[in-house]
Amino acid sequence: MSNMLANLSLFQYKIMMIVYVCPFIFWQQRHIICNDLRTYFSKKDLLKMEQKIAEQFRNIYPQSSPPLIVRSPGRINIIGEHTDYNEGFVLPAAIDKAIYVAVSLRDDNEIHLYAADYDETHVVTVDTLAPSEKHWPNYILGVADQLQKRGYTIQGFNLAIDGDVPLGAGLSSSAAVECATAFALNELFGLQLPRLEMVQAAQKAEHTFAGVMCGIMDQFASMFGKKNYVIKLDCRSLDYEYVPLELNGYKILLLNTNVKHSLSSSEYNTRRQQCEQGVEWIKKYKPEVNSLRDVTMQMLDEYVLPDDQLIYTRCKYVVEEIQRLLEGCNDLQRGDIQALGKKMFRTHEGLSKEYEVSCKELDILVDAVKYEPSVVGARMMGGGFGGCTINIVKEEAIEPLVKRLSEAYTRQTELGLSAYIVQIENGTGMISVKRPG
Ligand code: GAF
Repeated sequence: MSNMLANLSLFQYKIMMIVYVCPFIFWQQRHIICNDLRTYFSKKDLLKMEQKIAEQFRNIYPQSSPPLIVRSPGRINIIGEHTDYNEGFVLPAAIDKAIYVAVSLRDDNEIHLYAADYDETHVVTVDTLAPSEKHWPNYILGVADQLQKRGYTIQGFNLAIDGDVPLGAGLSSSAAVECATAFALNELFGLQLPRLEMVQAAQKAEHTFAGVMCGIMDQFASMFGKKNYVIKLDCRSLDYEYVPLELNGYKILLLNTNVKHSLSSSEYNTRRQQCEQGVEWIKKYKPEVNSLRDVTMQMLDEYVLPDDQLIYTRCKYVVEEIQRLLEGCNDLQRGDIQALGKKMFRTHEGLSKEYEVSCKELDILVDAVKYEPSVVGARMMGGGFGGCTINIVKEEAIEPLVKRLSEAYTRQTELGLSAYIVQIENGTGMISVKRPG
């Protein structure tokens, strides 16, 4: 081998470097580069989280019997934003970032909670469930309260919670906590609830204990997620269909503004009321109309625009978004990622200019990729006012793109940018089958 190398001319040597060595170095680097961005959802990760939560549980509740452990994921949504509470369609999927809950029975009527993120505990009794000023216990207690209101008997339990869904990033960490709790209590008390009922209890908990009149998308996606599929959910009938997410060389890249959105900031509820107001006005002339799902642009022009420009603009966004989702879903099924991506940009435009739930930082990130040839689509995702943008990006372009965007974003906003390449994973499920007692 060394003889062979010695006999090479400089030209041949260069050619050999280009053809054999450079691709090899790039290939090696590629793993190092992507390691930073990518969260691999492997058995090893699961085991790590299972061990971590089990250990936290043991430390906090040393006397307790071994816990049940439940995983419930965060979600993305490809298109169809603010359509769920208008009885439209959504296209979400569960991701490889999740909340983990460990629970075991107590022999009294006390509920003991521990949140690793805050390193805080909270104690109440089963007959005094009420929203807490601490905020984080509400997503758990709200679910316990819903189960009681639905006639199920629960007794005291110990619960510890941890996870890797970034908080306030628009990835539905709260829905993941609610679904994990519903699933864990269902197992612990042998309630035999169907998944849909757990979803509905979790959604209602958000209304009653967190004060956010959310739609059903987040809880549904967390509970019903399926690896490598998005869920086309009809939020009126609750019929759903799994659509394979085949991106052919593209990846889902989330860019976190690190601006914490506050869903409970009254804006979300105000948007919902504005949509309902539009429907109420139309209903006077068209009694068959029950939600914006039933509304056409012609109805808006005739019955809403003359009365109120703002309500008109809000409703217009939703009516168009419901239609856009249906067309975007066809694009996905045809494998036309470019067409889907264009619709995502239009969704962002609507969310920013008409529905007005974006913010400066989200707009900066979407504008920054609008003319990037490697990005087919981008938009803000979730309730808004902060959190993440969702981007469909050519896999090999991700690393330099993130580097460039991070520098520009920090220059413009003085905030750090976080980037996650997400994989689509299964929904809520038990990861430990050890029964207490
Ligand atoms: C939040 C809500 F929780 C969802 O129900 C949905 O309305 C979303 O905002 C906007 O599409 O995540």
